[in-house]
Amino acid sequence: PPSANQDYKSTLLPLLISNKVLSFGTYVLKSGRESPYFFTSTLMHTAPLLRASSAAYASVLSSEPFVTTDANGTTKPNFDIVFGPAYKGIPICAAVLNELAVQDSLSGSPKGTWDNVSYSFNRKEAKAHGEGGNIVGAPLKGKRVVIVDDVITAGTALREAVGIIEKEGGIVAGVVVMLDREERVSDSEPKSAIGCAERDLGGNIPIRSVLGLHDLIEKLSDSIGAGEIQRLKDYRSRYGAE
Ligand code: OMP
Repeated sequence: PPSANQDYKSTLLPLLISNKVLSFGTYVLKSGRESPYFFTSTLMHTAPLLRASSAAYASVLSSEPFVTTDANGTTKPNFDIVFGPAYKGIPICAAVLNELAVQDSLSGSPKGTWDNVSYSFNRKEAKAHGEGGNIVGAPLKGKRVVIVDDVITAGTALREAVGIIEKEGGIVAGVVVMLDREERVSDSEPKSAIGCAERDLGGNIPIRSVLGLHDLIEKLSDSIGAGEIQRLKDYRSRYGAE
């Protein structure tokens, strides 16, 4: 419901700013663009932020279309695995899975909605001894896999994660990111990375973000001031997706 949606955004945004996860200034992105803001997810390490961010991801993952509720009111996830791409996705996938289970157990009558859902992540370095392999957590083969990640700009990191999952025989079933920068991919591609990924993954895989650049512009005028908001708007005019 929209109210729950608004609620986690209003909890999360002030924490992101006070912990400097969201910062304002002049930053050069992976793409070479000069941005008036930057999202540093490696700073999401305080207890309140881990709590608020995992609650936000969990809220998206426990809503349609990531779940389906049948006529009897039983909710079933449309995915088997929450996958966090190394390194930044690793704490996210574990915290989100814990959060889903905690919410179910606090609901008064636990329904076991998430009993068959696991987390999984990749190693950056292949392991040659022991069990071998590149995946830690649930094996991906034949499973419906949702990717959780921090920021999406041009979609390079997402394409890499999709490649890893497909190589392991998993089926990409959705994506949830914390921040969609809502930028056009390039001069010749006016769609955002999310728009392109929706198209490339076949059109009916849900890709959602907790926050988008538009939320920063709409909700932060009291906390960061009119000058910074104007710089965000100017950036959006120059690089915003169609
Ligand atoms: P894409 O791979 O282009 O989608 O960009 C996502 C990656 O860019 C992130 O995983 C970061 O490495 C980096 N990044 C941020 O962390 N925060 C930002 O605000 C912007 C970027 C970026 O360089 O675009």
